[in-house]
Amino acid sequence: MNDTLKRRDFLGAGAAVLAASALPSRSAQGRARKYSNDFLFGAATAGHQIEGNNTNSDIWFLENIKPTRFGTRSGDACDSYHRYEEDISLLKSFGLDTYRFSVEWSRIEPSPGQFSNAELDYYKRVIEACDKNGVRPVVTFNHFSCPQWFSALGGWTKPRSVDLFARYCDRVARQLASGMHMATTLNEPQLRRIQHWIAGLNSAASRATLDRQREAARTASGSPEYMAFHLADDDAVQANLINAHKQGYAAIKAVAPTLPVGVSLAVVDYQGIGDGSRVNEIREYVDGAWLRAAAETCDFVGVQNYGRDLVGPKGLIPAPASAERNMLTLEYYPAALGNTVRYVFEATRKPVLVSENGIATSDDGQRIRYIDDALAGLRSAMDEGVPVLGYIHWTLLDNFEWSLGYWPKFGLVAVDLKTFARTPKPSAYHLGRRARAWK
Ligand code: IFM
Repeated sequence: MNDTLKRRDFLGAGAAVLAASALPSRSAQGRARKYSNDFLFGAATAGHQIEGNNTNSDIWFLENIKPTRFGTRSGDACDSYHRYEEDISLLKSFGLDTYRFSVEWSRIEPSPGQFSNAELDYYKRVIEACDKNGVRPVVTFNHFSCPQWFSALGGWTKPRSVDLFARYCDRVARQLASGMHMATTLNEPQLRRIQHWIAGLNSAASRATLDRQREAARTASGSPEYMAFHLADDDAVQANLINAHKQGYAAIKAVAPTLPVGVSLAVVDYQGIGDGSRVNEIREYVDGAWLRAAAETCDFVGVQNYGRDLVGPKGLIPAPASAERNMLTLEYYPAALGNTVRYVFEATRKPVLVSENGIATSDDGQRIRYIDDALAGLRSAMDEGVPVLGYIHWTLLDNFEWSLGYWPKFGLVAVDLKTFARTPKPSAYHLGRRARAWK
């Protein structure tokens, strides 16, 4: 694929969706359907979760200290560091045309200011493998894991994290942006707020566990300032993450002005129940500042949705006891996807890319239903006029689900963790069929 063409494709789609950017009234639902041929259909991964041996990263370090919140260590993961060509051609063989993956900061900048040309070349080869297969690369500049040196300096709690991230974005963009189709700066930066809200991190028990982990990280690293994203208090990192996104966006756009750049937000479908529901308060707490930042800076907003939360006057209300569940015992609620793309578009007036959506399940039939139900909701939102640029399923491979280890199965493809053999599930082919029928 030639660069100018790829960009023109996107800009064409972007112009069309932006032209439609005032949401038509519901009475317009019956008009003729029109979907762009540029609609992206793909699957996502993240470096630390699939590459293996990401030894310079803070997550690797946290997996290996005691006490640790990680039940299992990532180790070789899916060995995708060596098997990316197989992974990309598998994705293509299903009928998908987009691969979202992340570049690993800790490989690219193993010590402060020292950038590895060899690792940048490695990611160039990943992009070339996409190109060879006619697959569009959507690249995440940071998907949670950071260099160990960065977290030893205090990570996102320190204002200097903003310049460090912008410098990294500049270097990556200079080497790689010309091959990217789209890019996002940060992945789910409001996650700590969601966790605060759901798990009540301020409860004495969880506060004590967090304190023990922080202490262990500080002792093992020898840095009294040590702070990784997953250990931080949301309030301590929120402002720096927002500035890092803004400066990262500016750094990438300075190098590649026509590359569409956004941020991938974790968007829960918060539904108010009863009089006096706290739903607006929680939406503002979790999403408010990020939606405003996205409206200010992004070319598109990445929406990552996995379900809904019911919110009453006293806070979270459990899902109905009769609700269908996934293997994480969370409610099966694919309709949340359509609701969240509407919500994000209404707040930002920016085109939306579904940069993640999926389900942890050992029952692939449930995954197939989930895909169909989620796409039905997405299509309704598009029929109402929400400009959606694409659907990227989480995830291509069964992989390292952070502190939960390898048991949650989000993948379209099963992976044998000893031989690394890949076995596609029926859902992979199903998603490919849906992609072909969509266009
Ligand atoms: O595995 C994660 C991913 O890293 C970020 N979004 C949610 C996924 C499933 O929990």
